[in-house]
Amino acid sequence: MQLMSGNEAIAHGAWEAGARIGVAYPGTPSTETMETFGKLEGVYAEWCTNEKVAVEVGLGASAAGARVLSTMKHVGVNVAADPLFTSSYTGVGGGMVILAADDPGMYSSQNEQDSHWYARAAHIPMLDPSDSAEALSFTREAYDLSEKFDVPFMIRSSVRVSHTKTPVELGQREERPLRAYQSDPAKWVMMPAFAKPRRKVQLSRDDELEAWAETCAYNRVEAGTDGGKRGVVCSGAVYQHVKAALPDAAVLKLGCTWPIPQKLVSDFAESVDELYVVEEASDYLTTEVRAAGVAVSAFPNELPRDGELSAGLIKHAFGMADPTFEPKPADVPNRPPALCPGCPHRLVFKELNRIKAIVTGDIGCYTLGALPPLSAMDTCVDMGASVSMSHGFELALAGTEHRPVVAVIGDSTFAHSGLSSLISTVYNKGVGTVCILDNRTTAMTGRQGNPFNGETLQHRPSRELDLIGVLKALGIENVQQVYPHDAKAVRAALKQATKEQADELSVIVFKAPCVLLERHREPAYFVNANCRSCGSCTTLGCPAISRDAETGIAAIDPALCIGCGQCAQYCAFDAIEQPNGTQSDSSKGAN
Ligand SMILES: Cc1ncc(C[n+]2csc(CCOP(=O)(O)OP(=O)(O)O)c2C)c(N)n1
Repeated sequence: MQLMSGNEAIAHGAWEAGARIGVAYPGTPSTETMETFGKLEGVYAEWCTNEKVAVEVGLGASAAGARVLSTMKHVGVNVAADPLFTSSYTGVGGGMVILAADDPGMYSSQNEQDSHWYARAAHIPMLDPSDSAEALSFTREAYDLSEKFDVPFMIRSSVRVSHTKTPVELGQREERPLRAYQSDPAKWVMMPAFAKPRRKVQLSRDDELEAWAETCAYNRVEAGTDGGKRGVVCSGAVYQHVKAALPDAAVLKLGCTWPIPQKLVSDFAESVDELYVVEEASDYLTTEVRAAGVAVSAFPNELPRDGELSAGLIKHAFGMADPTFEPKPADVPNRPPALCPGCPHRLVFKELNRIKAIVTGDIGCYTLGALPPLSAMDTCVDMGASVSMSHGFELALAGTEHRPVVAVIGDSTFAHSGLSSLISTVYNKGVGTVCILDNRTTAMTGRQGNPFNGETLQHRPSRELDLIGVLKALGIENVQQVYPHDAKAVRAALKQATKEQADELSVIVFKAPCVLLERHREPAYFVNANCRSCGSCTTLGCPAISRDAETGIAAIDPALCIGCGQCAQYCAFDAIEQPNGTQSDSSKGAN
C-alpha cells in the first residue's frame, strides 16, 4: 500500500494492464500521468505535437494490436475530437484508454468544460474514479473492457482526483503480446460505404454498453441512515465531498458515467423521498438522470453552477449551517501570478506595451503578459489562436489607421497548432507580426520537451526542428532572431517588424532558455543611492522588485533576483547594479 496521486495511479493501472505505448500532449491536470507512465519498465511513451496527433498515433498502435494509453486535459479533448468521434466507429485492436482530466474551477485552464459530454456525443464509455485506488483499478480493467466492447474507453478525472494522493495497492504487470494485425478495411477505412455499417455497429454497441452499465460494479448504492429521506447521485471527486457533507444520505455513486445505468438510477430514486444530483460545474448528470425519467429535487439553497465544489458548499446548498463554510474568504490577500524573475518573455511584453500594439496572445507562461504592469495582451482563447486571430484583426482593420497587430505565441504552442495557423496566413497573403517566444521548453506545464528543443519524453534520440528554417521554408522573408534579455534589441526588432507590417508578414523569434531550465544564477542586483523613486523598474512586473510605500525607493530582493539584468536596462539613473559594480552594458535609456 502506498500513497499515489490519481495521475500516477492511472499510469500504473495502464502499466499493469500491459499497455506498451503512451501518447500525449501535456496539460494540467493530466501531465504527470504520461510522465509517470514513461518511467515504467517496458513501455514506450512520447509527447506528440498535439492531442489530435496523440490520439491518432494511439489509434494506429491500437489497430496494430498494442494496448495504448493516451492522456490529455479537457481542452485537449476538443483538439482530439476528430479522431475521437470516429474511433467509436472503427473500434480498437489492442485496448485503448484515453484520460480526459477536467479542471473545474479553472486553476490552470481557459474554461471548465465537462468531458462527460464528449463521452456521450462520441459514444465512448467513460469511467469516473473518485480516488487513486479507483483510478488504478478502473484504468487497468478498462483495457479488457475496451477489447471486449471493441471501443476506446475514457477515464475522466478532475484536478482533485488527478492531484490528490490517496492509498493504492500496486499489482503486477500482465504482459500482453501484440494482438495479431490483419487488414480489415471495413473496420478501419471510414469512407461512407464502410462507415454506414460501422455506425450501426456503434449503435448496437451502445445498447450492449447500456445493459452492461446496469450491472457494472463501478456503480454502487450506499444505503443511508436517514430513513430513506434523501438520495444523492454523484460521481468522481464530488462523491468524496457528498460523503463528508451528508453522511446520512443514501448515495448512488456512478463509476461509469456514460452510459449511465438508467434502471439503477430510477430504482434508486424510488427508494428515497427526494432525489438530488450533485455535480461540479456542469449539468451533465442532471440531464442524464432526468432523461431516465427521474424527477430531480431542487436544493434548498443554490448549489454553485460553476467552479469546484466542497463539502461546505454542498452543506450550504442543503440548507445546513456549517461553521467551516465561508462563501468567500474575505481577508486572504490576492497573490496574482507573475512571470518568474529573469523570465525571457518579460521584455517582449514591456516593449509591446510601449508601442501600444494590439496583441493577440496565446496559451503558456507568457499569457501572464496580459496582467499589470505589463498589460500587453488583447486576446487569448485557445492554443494557436494568436496567429489566426491576428490575421482576423488585420482583415477587419485593413484600410484603416490602426495600431500594429502582433501575435505572441510560445514554441510548444507554435508546434501544437500555431504552425497550421501561420501557413493559412501565408497562403492568404496575410500581414502583421508574429512573435515566437522560444524559451526552449514547454514551461507552463512543467518543462516538457517539444519539437523545437528536440527533447523527447524518455530521452530517446530525437531531432530538433530548425525554427528559422521552417519559417523561411514557408516563404516568410522578414524573419529575425533576437535575444530577448536585451531591451534595445527587442525594441529595435519590434520597430522594424511592425513598421513594415502594412504590407508584409514578419516573424520575430525571441530565443533564450526558460530560467527554470538551467537554474543558473548570476549575483543579485541591488539598488544603490542613485534611485530617484521613478518606479520605472517596477513596470517590468519582476517579483524581485518592490518599492518603499512612503519614499518610492526601489528595492531588489536578493533571494528572488537571479541577476538577469533586465531591470538595470530600464534605469535611467544607474541606480541598479551588481555587487561587482557593473551595470548592464545596455543600461540607461531603454526606458
Ligand atoms: C489544447 C490544449 N492542450 C494543452 C494545454 C495546456 N498548456 C497550456 S500552455 C501549454 C504550452 C506552453 O508552452 P509554450 O507555448 O512553449 O509556452 P511557455 O509556457 O514555455 O512560455 C500547454 C501544454 C492547453 N491549454 N490547451
